[in-house]
Amino acid sequence: MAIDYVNKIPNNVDLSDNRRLQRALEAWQPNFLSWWDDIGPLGFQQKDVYLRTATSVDAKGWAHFDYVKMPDYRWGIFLADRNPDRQINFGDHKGEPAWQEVPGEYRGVLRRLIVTQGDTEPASVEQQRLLGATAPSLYDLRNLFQVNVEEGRHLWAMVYLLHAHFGRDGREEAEALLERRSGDEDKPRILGAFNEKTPDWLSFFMFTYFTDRDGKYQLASLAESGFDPLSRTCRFMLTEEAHHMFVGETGIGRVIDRTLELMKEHDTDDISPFGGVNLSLLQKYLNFHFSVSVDLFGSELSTNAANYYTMGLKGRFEETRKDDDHLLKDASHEVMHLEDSRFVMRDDPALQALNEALRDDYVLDCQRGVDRWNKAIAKAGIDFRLKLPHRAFHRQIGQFASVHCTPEGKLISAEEWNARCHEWLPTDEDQKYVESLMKPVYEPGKFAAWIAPPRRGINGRPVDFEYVRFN
Ligand code: BYC
Repeated sequence: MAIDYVNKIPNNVDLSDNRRLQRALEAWQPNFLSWWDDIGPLGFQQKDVYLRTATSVDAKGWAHFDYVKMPDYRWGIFLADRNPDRQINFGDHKGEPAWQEVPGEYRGVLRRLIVTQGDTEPASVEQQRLLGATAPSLYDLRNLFQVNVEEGRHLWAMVYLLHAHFGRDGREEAEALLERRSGDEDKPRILGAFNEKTPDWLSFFMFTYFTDRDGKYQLASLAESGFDPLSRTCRFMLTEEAHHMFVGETGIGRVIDRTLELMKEHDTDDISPFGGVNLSLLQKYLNFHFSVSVDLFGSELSTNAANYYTMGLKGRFEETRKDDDHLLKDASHEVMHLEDSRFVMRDDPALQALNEALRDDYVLDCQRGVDRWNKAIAKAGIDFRLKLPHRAFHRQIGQFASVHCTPEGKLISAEEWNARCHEWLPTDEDQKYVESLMKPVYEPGKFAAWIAPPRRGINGRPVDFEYVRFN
């Protein structure tokens, strides 16, 4: 369905036919804008940014690119087209028509899932608030803001569901989404990774590679939901999410390209005297961001996850492509456990192990990008490979939270961890070094010395295009 841009709130859900809902969302809109103003990207609100905006939800050519001041971005409500024959594809309600309204008995659980998803979106904007001040180029600055406005739109996506389907408590939750703050002691964001800092661009690229990829897997599971409005909204969000992961993968790839260049030029592994990011430092950032992101999948065995599935609310990644009964009552899944201070694989009930199964898919996907980076390193003739750490490394959630383990998966004592964690995770000194590299470059076509230019620009524009206008 075409997007209505005449409306105060752009949408493809016939919002003007439901005056009550329209009024409620129009009342939330100024609160959103004031949140954006208070805690959104600092310092660039009046600049013209070359942004893409959705014009339709088709697979092909859904975006329009033009200069926009961020507060004028047309945040709105875009759902993928409805398939009137869609059914619930898994769990106890398998085969029934997909729900268009919230099933009363699952209301609380569904609301919680939507709120948890919604909470991550503004959180990431808050985490990235200061990055504009140190952008390595106009190209990167524009990508940051594109990610930020789209995370803002993803918040709209969840707020629409809360307002349209959950009455007064939905409206209250929508307000609360603007009240919690990333990293705030009293009112933190819900999930761990979203209370961490994103203080520099290396962290930003790692975040968009690893944490946005959790977004991909969670959204894909919610896109399988029997609650059709949630499925449709997540399907369109996934198309936006793809760009965020592209920013992460190519961002890290460009840091590596530059590092390899400096290593060759100076014939040394330690390029910090020349203003580059050593591969060993990159590995520490990778270890940190991977470990906080794998935590986002929850415990290895989870009754919550089993219930979401049985209720038909949250499926598996690519549920409908899987060749099984989609009930999983008798199925098992191999899960890593700790037994007598050793890691062992054990078959557990598949329903309980759904978080772990999704984490398995995620880890494989993470590995693909690491392989591509390693290919570039190998091609340069450098004897170093980036590695995903062991999944028990540096965990806060699940059974491995209680132990210490090296990136290679060797269990160690708390004393040894304390003595050696500086080898594996960024230290204050490492962070200070990275911070010292973060000098802004705002001249079109110029790039900070620690990162290579991209291979191509955005939307067919050249790399030296003025992606953000400073007039
Ligand atoms: N931090 O049974 P358990 C994205 C809680 S990212 C803090 O193990 P469950 C994005 C859990 O809530 C995608 N708490 O886990 C990316 C539960 O609390 P209660 C976000 C955590 O419930 C970048 C307790 O521990 N979307 O979109 O099976 C930029 C025991 O729970 C954490 C979603 O997450 C944690 N890491 O699964 C922008 C999808 N992990 O109930 C955006 C919706 C667990 O005891 N959420 N807990 O109070 C879910 O599906 C599930 O809530 C989770 C957890 C997968 C997160």
